[in-house]
Amino acid sequence: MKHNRSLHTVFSLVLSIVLGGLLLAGCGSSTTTTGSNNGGGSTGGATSCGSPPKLTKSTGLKVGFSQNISNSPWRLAENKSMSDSAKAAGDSFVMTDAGGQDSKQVSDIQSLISQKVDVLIIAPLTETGEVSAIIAAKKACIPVFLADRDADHTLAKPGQDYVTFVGSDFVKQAQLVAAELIKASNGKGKIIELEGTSGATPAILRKKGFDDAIKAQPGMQIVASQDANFDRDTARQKMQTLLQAHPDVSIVYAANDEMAQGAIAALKAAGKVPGKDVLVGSIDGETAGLQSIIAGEQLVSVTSNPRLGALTFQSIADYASGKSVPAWVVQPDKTYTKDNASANLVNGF
Ligand code: GYE
Repeated sequence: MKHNRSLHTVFSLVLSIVLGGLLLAGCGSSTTTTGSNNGGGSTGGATSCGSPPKLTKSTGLKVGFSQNISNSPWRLAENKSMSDSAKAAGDSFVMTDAGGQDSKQVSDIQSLISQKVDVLIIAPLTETGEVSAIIAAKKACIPVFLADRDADHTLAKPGQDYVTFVGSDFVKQAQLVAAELIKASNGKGKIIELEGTSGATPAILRKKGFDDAIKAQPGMQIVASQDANFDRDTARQKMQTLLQAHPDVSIVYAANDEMAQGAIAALKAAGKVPGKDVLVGSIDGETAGLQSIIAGEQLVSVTSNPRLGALTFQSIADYASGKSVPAWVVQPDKTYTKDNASANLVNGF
């Protein structure tokens, strides 16, 4: 993207020289400085549609949803929430699934642009991987709403390149898990950390929130951190290996419940009792996590609500009606422990 930016700078320079020349020649043209856009699907005249592009239709929209992968209860709940909300709004809905690959998600978004959707909801796999497609949508005059994961703001900006990010406060989620683990361990312990998909917003921020909280605890130490891709079986395998190097671990922090499930399985296979020998804390609030809390095998799960459809479609409606939409539409979350896990089982997924 840096490369693109310098190209842009060169382009703007050339353009001002050319325009300057025209003015000197007495033409006084008011030509817009666009026209370089070839974002696919654009009918030309590009950025005259706004920055971010305006949504001129408010009913009967054709909504495109680009999902990064559909491999877990969390993602299936998110997909259902988006499609239910589209139906409730009377919109048509077309969804793609990138299978966990940035390159596939970029081509999925390009295909949705070519299908001339009115609005795009994107759950980007990583913060940088889909930026080129987000910009291509802008150039094609399609407003983009990022949901569940964000983009790198140095490369694409909310309120400018896309309308908003609809999603949770990932740093806060991690801080809440850390607080429960610190309390239950009296601030002592050796921690194994299982991180989410490298480069994804929740992976980056959940690590930051947790690591910073633990740094302030002199009696606690993160002995190993590994990327387990938000995936249950990857986590189980990584945990199996990590347990051999760190048999004295007393805490596992997993950046989502699926990885906590994998860690719990590995702990059991190694003859450890999760919840007694090793405290487990994670994020999402999925049914399996709630059941592990009820069984006493997991200490805490802070929710990351996957049902983002209502907030996303409300933001789309607000945007269409000309109301201002904040750069971040925050999905609130809560903490599940043994005190409230049973009562919240109905909210699982
Ligand atoms: O916590 C996790 C999923 O992006 C917020 O990604 C989402 C996270 C969620 O794989 O389970």
